[in-house]
Amino acid sequence: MGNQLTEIAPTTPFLPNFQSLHIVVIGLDSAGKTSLLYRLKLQEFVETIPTKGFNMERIKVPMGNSKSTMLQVWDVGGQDKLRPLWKSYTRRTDGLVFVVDAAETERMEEAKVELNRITRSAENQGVPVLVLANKQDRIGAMSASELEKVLALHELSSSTLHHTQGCSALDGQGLQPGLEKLYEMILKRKKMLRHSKKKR
Ligand SMILES: Nc1nc2c(ncn2[C@@H]2O[C@H](COP(=O)(O)OP(=O)(O)OP(=O)(O)O)[C@@H](O)[C@H]2O)c(=O)[nH]1
Ligand SMILES: [Mg+2]
Repeated sequence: MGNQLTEIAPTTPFLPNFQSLHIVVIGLDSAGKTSLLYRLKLQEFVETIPTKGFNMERIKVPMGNSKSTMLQVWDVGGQDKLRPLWKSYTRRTDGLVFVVDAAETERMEEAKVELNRITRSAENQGVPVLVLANKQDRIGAMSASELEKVLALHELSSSTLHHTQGCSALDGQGLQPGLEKLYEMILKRKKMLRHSKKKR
């Protein structure tokens, strides 16, 4: 599944759509980003192929007590030659989702480097980050708290709200609570930004 839009470099990586939240899903190749995108969209586990460009879906998600929220979700290929492109998708995004294959313990250092690179870029300062410890169905998968330690999430700037959630695109567990947390963090940040504008 996916790749229907690959190879088409977006001239404007995100459209102004004030009705929906703009979410970018990144992470190393094979972490499960596209599988999670279509699990969310179709409520099923679909066959994927490596993403050479990006996929985008508009998805209505029920959030806590509020009505359904429309998310515009961008899933960007994670192969190393594609990673320099991440920045053009994350510019001015409302929230970042960083997906990790929690069972692939030997790639944690690589994931940590990429997570740091993208969250520390000037344009992403303060953008809330949901880290998804995907593939919890696999034996030996790290838990959310183990992953949090190994990725040294405490080193993120104090202005960056973040949360780590275990999940599985295979059975869908963990995805909804993770998104609710991301939504909460986005609202919190919007509120903080409004406050600081008023003070000026
Ligand atoms: N067991 C298990 N396998 C998964 C899960 N999520 C994804 N996979 C598998 O992991 C492989 C990679 O999944 P993708 O969704 O294509 O990974 P990706 O992060 O989009 O990879 P790129 O597009 O190359 O960046 C596929 O074989 C998926 O079927 C999961 O939760 N559990
Ligand atoms: Mg993909």
